[in-house]
Amino acid sequence: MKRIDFSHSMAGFTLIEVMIAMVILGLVLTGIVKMFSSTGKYQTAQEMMVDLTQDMRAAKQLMTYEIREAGCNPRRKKRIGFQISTDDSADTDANSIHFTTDRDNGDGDEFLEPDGDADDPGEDIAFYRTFDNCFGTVGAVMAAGDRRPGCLRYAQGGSGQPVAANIIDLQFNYYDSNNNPFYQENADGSLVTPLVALQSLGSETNLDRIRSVQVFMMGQVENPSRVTGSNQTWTQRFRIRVRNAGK
Ligand SMILES: [Ca+2]
Ligand SMILES: [Ca+2]
Ligand SMILES: [Ca+2]
Repeated sequence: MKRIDFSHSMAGFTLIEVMIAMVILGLVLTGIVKMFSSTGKYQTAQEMMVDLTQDMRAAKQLMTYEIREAGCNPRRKKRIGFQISTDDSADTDANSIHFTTDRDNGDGDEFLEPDGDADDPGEDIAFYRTFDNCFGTVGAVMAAGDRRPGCLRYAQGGSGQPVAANIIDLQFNYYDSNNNPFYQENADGSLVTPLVALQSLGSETNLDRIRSVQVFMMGQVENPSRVTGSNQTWTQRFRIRVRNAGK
């Protein structure tokens, strides 16, 4: 029988071998920790739902506050209000809302002093939804009725900041002084059809007819596969009267 010489292989590990082993062990441990922290983020479906509804309630408060003040223009120097754009994230239609308002003169003091223009901080507001999870690269603007999860964003003149993730629909409808809607919509909000032609919706005449804005927002829990039953989504539909419209 041939004798095998173990004297070299059993002599111990070289420093390089030990270091390589430690690196590999480190990578494996990091992977395990990541796996546990991501699955352990939520313990129950109820917690996921609470997270979603809190985000959506906060979004509703923000939108209500901002849209109510749309078009505030006490100095009447020029037109301030709902905006049109060739940018689908920065116009006033079914999937986005964009408006200006004159609140202050931008001098940074504690007094609100409308100065007749809408180029001061917080005076150029837009809401829209993008196809991403509110982290990393910003995705494309999403259409109304697109039921894939997206990120609700809030822009103040610049790029939109994330407000709520896992929003699976965001739609705006507009009502004139006779309470006539600008869009015909299904009861579940799944489809909107323009009643006022979109071209003319883009004219100032039609934008200035807006007296109230209805927001339809639907969210789903972050990981629906972990939830069973009918509580996977949460819907909010609310109407905001534009305080300064028609004055
Ligand atoms: Ca749009
Ligand atoms: Ca101003
Ligand atoms: Ca001021």
